[in-house]
Amino acid sequence: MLLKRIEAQTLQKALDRVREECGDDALVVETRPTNKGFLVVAAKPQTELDGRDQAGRVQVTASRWTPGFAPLAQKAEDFGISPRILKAVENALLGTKVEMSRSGDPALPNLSARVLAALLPIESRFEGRDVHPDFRTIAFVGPTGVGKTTTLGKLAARAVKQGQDIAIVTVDTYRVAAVEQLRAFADLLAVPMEVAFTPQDLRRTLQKFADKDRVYIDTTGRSPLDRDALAQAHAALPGTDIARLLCLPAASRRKDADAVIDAHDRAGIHGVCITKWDETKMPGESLSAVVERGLKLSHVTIGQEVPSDIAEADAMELARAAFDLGAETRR
Ligand SMILES: Nc1nc2c(ncn2[C@@H]2O[C@H](COP(=O)(O)OP(=O)(O)OP(=O)(O)O)[C@@H](O)[C@H]2O)c(=O)[nH]1
Ligand SMILES: [Mg+2]
Repeated sequence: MLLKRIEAQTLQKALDRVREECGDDALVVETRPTNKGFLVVAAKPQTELDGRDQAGRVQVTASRWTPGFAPLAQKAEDFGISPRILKAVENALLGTKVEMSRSGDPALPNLSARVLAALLPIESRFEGRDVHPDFRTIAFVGPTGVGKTTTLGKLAARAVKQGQDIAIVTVDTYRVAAVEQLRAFADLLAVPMEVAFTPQDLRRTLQKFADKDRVYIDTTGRSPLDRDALAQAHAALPGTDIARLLCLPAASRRKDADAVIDAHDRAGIHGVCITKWDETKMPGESLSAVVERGLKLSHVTIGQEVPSDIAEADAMELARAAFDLGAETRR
């Protein structure tokens, strides 16, 4: 579908018309005051993202990019962004006034980033002073060695710095030294830490920490292809009141990212933290997997330093990185 520009006297009127003309799932890409009132630019990405064949494979026609978009598309493909997502961005851009038949329109890079950013859903409730009850107890799940424990340490330290009363629990009694690694974080932060050997233990421990602002649970890393180990991992985290933060390495190839998501989808994924962003030049495949699977991004980790090497996922920053546009000069 094309990007739609709608102008009305008030923002509310413009948004009502967006809903009428583009439907409820329209994404607002831009709103700004004009001398006639308000301008809203909206896109409806889902239709573009729906093209799958019977086997569930993504169908992207092999058409070339329009000349104007081609240089940007090339950069984003080098970054790892999927053709399916880029096609959605290109289709949206074709509805705007930017010049797509030849390259060089100065408005195109920024607008492309805005459209892509609108396709990147963010989950911000894993952090912050206002604790949403569904995100009070957070479990860090994912494959082995992806940074689950380190990311837990980073978020726990940030919460303590904000003045929150937190506790740490681990169900990772499988890996040698896992408990010591976490105890070191807990001691450093001077927060309580408990080891839960069984689901019953975990339930008791969570009850004990019921008055805490947040409780962070570390889990055992498991291969996404090891069904038995995964079943054990899922069984170790019973109950629905735990928000699962999937740690997905930025360098994952698309198929591997899909396999990790498949492995954890059954138990529920409430957000994704893309880890080790600093270790790859091609983080777009994992990013595309998250977006195309309808998951939300929470954080990006960017190094080994605790707590500094983590950032909240910022859709615009990620989109600008994908098109190699450098840091944004905000208006
Ligand atoms: N470069 C880089 N290294 C990281 C990042 N996050 C974690 N690491 C490193 O990755 C290694 C593994 O981190 P852990 O936090 O122990 O990973 P884990 O997922 O808990 O591992 P298991 O519990 O063994 O499954 C450590 O050396 C971390 O310092 C990151 O964002 N960037
Ligand atoms: Mg660990």
